[in-house]
Amino acid sequence: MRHIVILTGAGISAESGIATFRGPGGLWEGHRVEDVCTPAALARDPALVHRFYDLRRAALAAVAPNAAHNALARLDRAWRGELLIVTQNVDDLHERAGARRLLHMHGELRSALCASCGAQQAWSEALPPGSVCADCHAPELRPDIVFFGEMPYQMERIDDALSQADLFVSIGTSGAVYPAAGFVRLARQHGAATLELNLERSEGSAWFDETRLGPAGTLVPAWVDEILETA
Ligand code: BJW
Repeated sequence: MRHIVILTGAGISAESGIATFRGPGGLWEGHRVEDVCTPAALARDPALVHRFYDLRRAALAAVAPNAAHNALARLDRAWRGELLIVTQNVDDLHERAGARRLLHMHGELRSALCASCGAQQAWSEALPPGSVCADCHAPELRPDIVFFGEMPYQMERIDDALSQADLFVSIGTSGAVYPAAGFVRLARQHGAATLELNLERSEGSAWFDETRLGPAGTLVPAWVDEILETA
């Protein structure tokens, strides 16, 4: 086995203290998703949407990678074959743990996107509506977040990786949001073995060859040990 694709979701950051979306006490419990996470919501009430992401960006300073992020970073350093970690998360805990072969398909809290020219720039402070783009100078910077109805980032690269994968591993995601929820089927169609690591079975659990249930901070380091021992 040479080529591994790993999909991560909010569950991998839960033990770092970042709320998931759909659980009890979830991120959107106090907000209707359509109030914060669609282009129409951004157009209707930019202050609300910007504030929601400002609070989450500021909260990154108080959290740290956990054993699951650290284990994936260890795998990234040690694995000689192809590896791609596709995260749906907009936090920066994978990179702070040291993962390099990583992409953020749903955007990043620490990035701003110009709605006028499409330029992206690193952003670590609050982002008030009307902030000015460094490239085109339009006052159109918005959180660099993929809202419902928008195309996730780097889909071509993800599809390529899935089509070549020998193993697809999904960690801490509910399988409720597409296209990520469909990756397991794409990987299977191309002959990959599939493994799910989650606290509870995801919506797409039946598509996986194997499911291991438990906290990511325990399951992921154990799986990484196993895969590095058998490589
Ligand atoms: C633990 C744990 C622990 C807890 N250890 N595990 C009808 C059918 C099909 C599709 C559609 C449809 N209608 C509309 C669509 C498309 C739509 C969609 O999927 N909607 C669904 C609601 C049905 N998708 C889109 O619009 C996407 N774009 C798109 O489709 O473009 C067209 C296209 C077509 C073809 C190819 C390509 C593109 C865009 C989706 C954007 C999603 N954005 C968000 C917000 C990001 C910003 C933010 O953070 O605010 O991304 S939504 C939100 O959900 C966020 C997440 O990344 C995403 C997934 O959530 P995740 O990570 O799975 O979290 P939870 O909370 O759901 O689950 C946590 C899991 O962790 C659980 O399973 C727990 O058990 C587990 N867990 N603790 C291990 N300690």
